[in-house]
This record gives sequence, C-alpha cells and structure tokens, in this order.
Amino acid sequence: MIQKTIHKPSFTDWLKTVPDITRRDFLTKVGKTGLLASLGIFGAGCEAVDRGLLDRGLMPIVLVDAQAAGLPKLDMLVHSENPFNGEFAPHLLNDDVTPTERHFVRNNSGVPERAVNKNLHGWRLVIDGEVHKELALSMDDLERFSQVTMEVVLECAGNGRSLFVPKVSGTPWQRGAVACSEWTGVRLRDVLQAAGVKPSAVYTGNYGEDVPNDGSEPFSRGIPIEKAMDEHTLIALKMNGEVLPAAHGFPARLIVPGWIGSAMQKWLNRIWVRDTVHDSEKMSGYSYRVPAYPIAPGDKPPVEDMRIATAWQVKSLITQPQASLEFNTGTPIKVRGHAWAGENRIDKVMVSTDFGLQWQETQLIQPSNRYAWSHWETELTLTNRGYYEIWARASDDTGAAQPFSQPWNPKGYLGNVIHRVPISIVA
Ligand SMILES: Nc1nc2c(c(=O)[nH]1)N[C@H]1C(S)=C(S)[C@@H](COP(=O)(O)O)O[C@H]1N2
Ligand SMILES: [Mo]
Repeated sequence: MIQKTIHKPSFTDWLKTVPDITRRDFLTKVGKTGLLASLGIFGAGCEAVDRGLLDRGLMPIVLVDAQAAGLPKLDMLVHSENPFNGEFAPHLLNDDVTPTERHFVRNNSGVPERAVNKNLHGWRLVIDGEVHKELALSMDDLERFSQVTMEVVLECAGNGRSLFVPKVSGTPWQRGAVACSEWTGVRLRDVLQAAGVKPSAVYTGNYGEDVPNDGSEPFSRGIPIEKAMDEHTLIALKMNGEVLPAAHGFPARLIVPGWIGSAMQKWLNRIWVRDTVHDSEKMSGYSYRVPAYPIAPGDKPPVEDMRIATAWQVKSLITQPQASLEFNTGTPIKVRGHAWAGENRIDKVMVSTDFGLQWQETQLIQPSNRYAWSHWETELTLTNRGYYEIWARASDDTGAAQPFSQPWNPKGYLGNVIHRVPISIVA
C-alpha cells in the first residue's frame, strides 16, 4: 500500500518560521491588495496557501505553457508539451560542454511566469527547519557568497526508459535526457552554514515555484545532509555563463553532482532542513525509487522493498557517428562519445563492432573537473561490407562496467545498458 504523508508544515507554522521582514511584507501585501481574497485563494484555513499557490514573495504564482517558455528548442525530440519534456538525439550531444540549446528539458508541471519574465520581485530563497537562524535570501544576498563554476553531468533518472523490456510507464526517454553544462553559483554548504545547521539535521526538502494549480502536490525532492554539505553541491545561478534560462530553473536551481536530475530542484525557493528523510510524494512509493534487490522483469516488489534512487551508475554515449549512416569499405570511421559514472570515475571505454566478441580500447580524455563527463574517441576501419553495430562499454574505478542487457525496475530508472549504434558498410 502506498502511504501518502503530509510533508509540509501548515501555512501558519511555516509563517512562524519565516524571518520577520518577510512576514511583515506578507501581511502588508495581503492587507493592501485584497487581491488574493478576491481570487478566492485566501479563504478559510488558507488551504490554497498551504498548497503553495502563493510564492515566498506572496504573489500569485502563474505557470506558463511550453511556448511561452520558449520551448521546444530546435531539433528537439518532444515527448510532451504540457508539462514539457524533450531531448536530443545522441549525435547532437557531441560537444564537450553541452550548449544550453542542446540541454534536454524535463518538467513535471508548467514553467513559472517569473522565470520567463526574469522577474526577481518578491523572490526569496528560504532556508528553514533544523537551522539556528532561518534565512530568506534575495538574489543580492546569494551573489555575496563566493561563486564557483564547474561542469556537471545532469541526467534524468528516466533516461533510457524506452529501452526497458517489458515496457514501463513514464516519459519514454531514449538516450538524450543527459547533458554536461557549466554551472555557476554558490555552494549549498556555504548557505547552510550561514543558517547554522543543527545536529538534528538529516535531510533537505527542496521546493520550487512550479506549484501545480490543480491541487496536486508540488514536485519536491530532497538529499541527505551529507550530500548537501558536499563542496560540489551548488545552488546554481548561471548556466554556461548566462543567467539561468526559464526552462532550466531561473532564478536558482540545485546542482547535485553524480545524482539523478530530480534531485536538482529548479525554480528553487525553499530548502527545508529536516530531522527525518524527506517524505514528499516524489520520495515515496515507487516514485524515484528502485528495488533493494534485483527483480525479474515485470515484477512489482512490495513498496517497503523500494529504496530512494540517488547516484547514477557507469554509463556512456556514442555521439559520433550518427546512427544508420553508410560508409565505404576501408574508410576510417571516427568514433567518439562521453562517459560518466555518478560519484565514481571513468576508468576506460571499450568499443566492439562484432556484437561483443572482440573489444578495442579507446583513447580516454579526462573530465575537465570532477563530475564533468569524460570523452573518448577511436578510429575504426571495417574492410567487409555488411550491417554493423558500434557498441561502447565504459567501466569505472570501482571495476563496475555497463550491462549488456538492461536490469529491470518498475519505473524504468537508472538505465545504463550499453549504447549500440547501427551503421552499414557498402562496397
Ligand atoms: N521545480 C522543479 N525542479 C525540477 C523538476 C521539476 O519538474 N520541477 N524536474 C526535475 C527532473 S526530474 C530533472 S531530470 C531535472 C531536469 O532539469 P532540466 O530541465 O534543466 O534538464 O530537473 C529537476 N528539477
Ligand atoms: Mo528526471
């Protein structure tokens, strides 16, 4: 049985934890405008507020559709419009650092209007819960913390879902819900230290502004306090040197290196430091959770045997050549791609053109910093015509390598089966 738990404190409890200045701001706004009351969302018990229909600046939140948010991007394979989900074919992901216009987009609901208008009015990042001093930080406040820049792989937990047999439900990502862009921002740890983390802190509960207005629970996930305090975990304010684009979380998002993309909350406006594991809907049941032990394809283990999905496992992508190209016999074929391994490091990448009978090692190019992806390349020459598949298999520094067949789980998470690119050799 899936147990649904109420994970947010009531609005009145929440208001008590907000620094005075914000509370005053709130009361003034509500008193003056009466707008909220006329919209009927400030009624008895503040239920709408409880559901998060108001942001921390206490303006009504408006979510816009994909087109208003400037989506889709050119050449994108679009899975759904509202909420918007789209990815790129592997050969379009050949860059060492993924340009913003080639970064996949994964949304659980609409994009906040604030992000589209780049409107910082009333935006605050609230840090509350198990801290000595609650904070409500403005963008200026965040910019005063020291800024760090790093390339980080961001990959949706469901990337590769379409390769699961039997089929699983959910966005049918192929291989392109992954990218490695350059992120700039402040260390989450510096911000948490400014708030003073209490010894009782166990986990974060991360919230964003994209609160669905159908009353469903907002997309919210969390990370263990140890990961939050890791020097590589960021509150990103910029992507590839520019202010965050609307689709990628303006004005702030989390970057949690090595972990599944869902940990990287966009449109971030609250980090609730908790004394227990975050128990939002997206942390419970079968959501972003995988079986504690290998299961037979198609089986559904009892919910108590499900564990929160965290770091990615070893994986690689062939970005060159493009699938289904024809080459002449004897022509050297340049083969290239990326490899990454969650919190581990890539050790080597092997390729095969005969369904895994023989393998050759590729040249590995080290990542530009920890948690960026590695690149690999080699040249192949096939002297006989026919149908071939280029297979790539990465291994990491723990000795783990990619599987030949995809281990199965009910929601199709963490797929890392080897990538196979078909080509033809003609006389
Ligand atoms: N607020 C919010 N944050 C979110 C999401 C969301 O729907 N809302 N989706 C998550 C998921 S599942 C992924 S994979 C990444 C995708 O980030 P991107 O759209 O920048 O590629 O954002 C994560 N952060
Ligand atoms: Mo995701």
